[in-house]
Amino acid sequence: MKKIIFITGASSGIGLACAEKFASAGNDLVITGRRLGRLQQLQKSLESKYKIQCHTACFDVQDKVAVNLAIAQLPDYFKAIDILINNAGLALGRDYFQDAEMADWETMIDTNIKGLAYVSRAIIPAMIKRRSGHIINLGSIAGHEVYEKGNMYCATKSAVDALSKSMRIDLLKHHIKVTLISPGAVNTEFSLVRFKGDQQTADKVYENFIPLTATDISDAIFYCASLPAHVCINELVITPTAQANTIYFSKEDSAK
Ligand code: NDP
Ligand code: 8X3
Repeated sequence: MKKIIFITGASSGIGLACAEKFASAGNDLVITGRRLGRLQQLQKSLESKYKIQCHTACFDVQDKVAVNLAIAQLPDYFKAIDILINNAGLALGRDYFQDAEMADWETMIDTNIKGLAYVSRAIIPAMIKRRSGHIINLGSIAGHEVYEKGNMYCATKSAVDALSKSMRIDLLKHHIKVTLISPGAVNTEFSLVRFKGDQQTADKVYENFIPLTATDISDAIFYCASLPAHVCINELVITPTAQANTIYFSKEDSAK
């Protein structure tokens, strides 16, 4: 059955792949992010390729007022959100705790934790009224295992883990599912953002092994969202086969 899917961070990477996957199955979408041009282009392409209805809402998840306004101003049809994919997020910098930029920490906290909470808080009341819904949060293996110079990013994803568990308990009586997706290395714009536009350093992250693609993750998310009403996957931890956890990789020797 056709559903309405609300995706944060649909302008790139995993969010973009989710938009494509859910639209290809005939679902209607609300796609969001800060880069309006990319969202408008995506909307046009999905509507013409899959004959679905797509609404674009351009806002920064860090801005509580903008989040509430965008959700309050959704056309009536799009207010009946079945699935919320809380995907917008980022890492900024990879520095020792003692050297890290405060502004980077603040942006990660405001986006990954507060942004996810603002969007969820604005959407959940309508799900409660309809006694159904599914919230899918993008965590990370970094939320389970810290690594050197991962400090605040790991802390924000650990918070997403805690919030997901907490939402699952609080929403239990309202028949709302909560799923946490915890990927390892996925080759998206993630590292380019983390290293502030330094393409060479970003590319090194994915060298000498086969990383996950955004489509690998959107396929898994689609699977979680396609199960019967009585089945809830609480968490999926997904890594490339060449990655055991945040630290151990099996990399080909590039010198060979
Ligand atoms: P990308 O950088 O490719 O995509 C991130 C998306 O988040 C973009 O669409 C961006 O849109 C949006 N976004 C970022 N900040 C904001 C903001 N303040 N307001 C609204 N939208 C925002 O990275 P990924 O697709 O890889 O990341 C998606 C999620 O997956 C993140 O939560 C990330 O932490 C998580 N993740 C990624 C992994 C990886 O290795 N790639 C591994 C584990 C988890 P715009 O710039 O247009 O606002
Ligand atoms: C992104 C994966 O290991 O770079 O969440 O933190 S990692």
